Amino acid sequence: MTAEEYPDLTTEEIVTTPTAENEKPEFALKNTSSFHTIEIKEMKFQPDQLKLHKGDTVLWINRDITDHDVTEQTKKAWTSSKLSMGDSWSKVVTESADYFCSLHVVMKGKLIVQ
Ligand SMILES: [Cu+2]
Repeated sequence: MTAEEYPDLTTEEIVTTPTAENEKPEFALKNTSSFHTIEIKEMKFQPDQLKLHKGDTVLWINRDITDHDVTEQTKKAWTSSKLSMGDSWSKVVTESADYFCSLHVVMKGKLIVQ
């Protein structure tokens, strides 16, 4: 837009119109009754235990600079594959599960469907 079209605005007001560049690239954690976010941070799943309902969606986000994954522990029934820094992966959860990071086997988490 130009100053002619908006005579009440100063040039400065026009040029400070928000652009995609100054929007935050990280999406906020939006946890609802059916959508849950687990952060992978400091070599931990946070929270490491999550109670949820059958059919809920869980999103894991890797906040570490280290690669991680999210792998079902008992039967390797599912896995996110490798998540690099900033990557995320989501899954619809239908049953309780123990999971871990196959790259760092001490990293463990639990999904409890109730
Ligand atoms: Cu890991």
